[in-house]
Amino acid sequence: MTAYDVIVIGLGGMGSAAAFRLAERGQRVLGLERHEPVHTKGSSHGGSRITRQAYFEDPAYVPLLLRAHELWPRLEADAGLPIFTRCGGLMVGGPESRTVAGSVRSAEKWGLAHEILTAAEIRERFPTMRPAEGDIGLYEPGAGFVVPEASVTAHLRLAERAGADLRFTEPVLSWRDDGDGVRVTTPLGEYTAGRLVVCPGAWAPGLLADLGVTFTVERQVQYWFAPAGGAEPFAPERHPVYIWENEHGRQCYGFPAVDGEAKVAFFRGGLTCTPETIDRTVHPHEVDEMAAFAGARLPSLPGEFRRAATCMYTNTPDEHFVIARHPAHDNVVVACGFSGHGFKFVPVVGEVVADLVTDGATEHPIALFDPARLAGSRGAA
Ligand code: PYC
Repeated sequence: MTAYDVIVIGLGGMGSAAAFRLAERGQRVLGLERHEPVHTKGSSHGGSRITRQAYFEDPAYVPLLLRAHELWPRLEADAGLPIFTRCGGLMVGGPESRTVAGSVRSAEKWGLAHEILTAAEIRERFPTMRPAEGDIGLYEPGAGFVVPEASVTAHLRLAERAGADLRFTEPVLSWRDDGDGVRVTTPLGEYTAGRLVVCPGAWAPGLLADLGVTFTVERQVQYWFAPAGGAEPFAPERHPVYIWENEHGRQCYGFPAVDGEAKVAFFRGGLTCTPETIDRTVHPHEVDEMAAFAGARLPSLPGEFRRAATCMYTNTPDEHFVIARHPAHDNVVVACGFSGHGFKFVPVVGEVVADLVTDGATEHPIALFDPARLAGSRGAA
């Protein structure tokens, strides 16, 4: 008999949540992570991730977000760690922009609390912001941000408390489906289990080569500035998270200030890379471009550049997730291709993965994430 019921590959945002939920359900879990716990080499670092429910990407995500917003406070209480700051969220752009029109569509379809603000109302409510005359905003009071490092720490802590065996700095070299179980090989040896969960982040192309999905890994940069005139107007009590789309469809997003520094970044448009080839240096021309884009919208934001950090998106061709039983391997579940907008779903993805492993199905609506939709497609959208 094998010592484990299930092996979880990858213990970042998604894998740590899956390991916890599985261990909580009495599964004997082995978790394998190639780096140290809560590392900065993947997609689960940088101090903040937006969470919102009026989801411009597709209304099909909303039920999952409603559940995630129930689970975040429970996770905080169970692990004894603050994770979620509810500061409100503002989606800004032209009325027909994807950011605004898509958010309105989801808010109306699901009856989510929201307000539509004119440019003048945005300027009055949030004096740091200078929307163009034709811009409008959807304000969502329940939005905010979560701290990815705290989420991973909490899930790892709870997983271990529930009996999971978690191993770090042990990269998976390969895995194999033996029909009645799986075999996972690392530099330290071979492990067997009844089932496998693959939460590979940016390592998806190598670990899920036979999934039938073309992943594109994208380098992204997160920037922190000390606002000119001080960070007080950017305090979380008075400043929302925001996504701001310009007339060409380019989006930047940002956060209230934490410890005097406000984070801002571009959403998409990064260079294609791999975890091995990513350029970790942030170049002065990149800082200048970010400061100019943000400064045209929030004039005091790029006061003084403080620091920057790279991370990776793992994009599917249509930028929707892949969460499913592996089409070619009945005993393997995959959660991958989160395409730069997945972190806010972490606790509910843990629940979905645990359902797929223990029950073979889930009541959560995940039809949009079926990899079959991508069969034969190539490259990023
Ligand atoms: O999902 O809200 C989001 C987001 C913004 C930037 C990257 N992801």
